[in-house]
Amino acid sequence: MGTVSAFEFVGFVFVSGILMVLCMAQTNVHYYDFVLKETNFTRLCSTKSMLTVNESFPGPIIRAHKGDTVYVNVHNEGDYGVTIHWHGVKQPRNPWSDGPEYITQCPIEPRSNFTYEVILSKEEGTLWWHAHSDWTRASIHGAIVVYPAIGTTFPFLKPDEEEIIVLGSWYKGDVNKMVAESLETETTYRWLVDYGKTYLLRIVNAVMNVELFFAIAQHNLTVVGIDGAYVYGFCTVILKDISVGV
Ligand SMILES: [Cu+2]
Repeated sequence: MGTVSAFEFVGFVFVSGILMVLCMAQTNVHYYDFVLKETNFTRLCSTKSMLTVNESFPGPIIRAHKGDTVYVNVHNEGDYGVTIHWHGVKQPRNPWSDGPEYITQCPIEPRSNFTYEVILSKEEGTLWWHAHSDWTRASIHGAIVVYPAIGTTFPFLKPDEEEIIVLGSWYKGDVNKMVAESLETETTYRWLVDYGKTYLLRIVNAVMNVELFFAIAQHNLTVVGIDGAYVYGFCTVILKDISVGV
């Protein structure tokens, strides 16, 4: 067994202290204020009022370095409750700032505010934030740019310039009213069945551009065919990712 001299031990503590100071100096804290309010916007020749953050669409860009912490104080000056989610941010041991409505928090009510603590741990690159209440994210979203940690660089040649491109949707009407109305409609399909009988459902996905999920409450489904061919029957409670087609 070797012995550690007092000089070596002091040297170790000194070097560790320097490393600790260097590590601590490499992360920063950022503060943003997000004000949610109805704002008039014009796109595709139509003007409408919609909920935005800081009157911009897309919303403000959050810029930080890997390892930084961002505090976002959300002031809700809109007409209904909203939460904000930090998409792709892992938020280690910090779920109460993750944002899904009614899962990790109640909505931020009109005329109140809530401060999120967004901990950037291992993420680096481009992420986004968006509202997480019904379809409010249609107009409430923006980019999160996470630069390499201070003192490091990209794993490729440093670009000369960069540009953020947010691909979004534009609905001519009020998205949230459209969703509410679609849920109120009396045109929902109903099918009366006899208890104990077995029924074969032939399901076609004829929507334009999304995959669908299908389930029947409190029932299992046995899948017996896909795309015009029989399959060995397997039991499931939900059909996931039904692609456009049959
Ligand atoms: Cu998300």
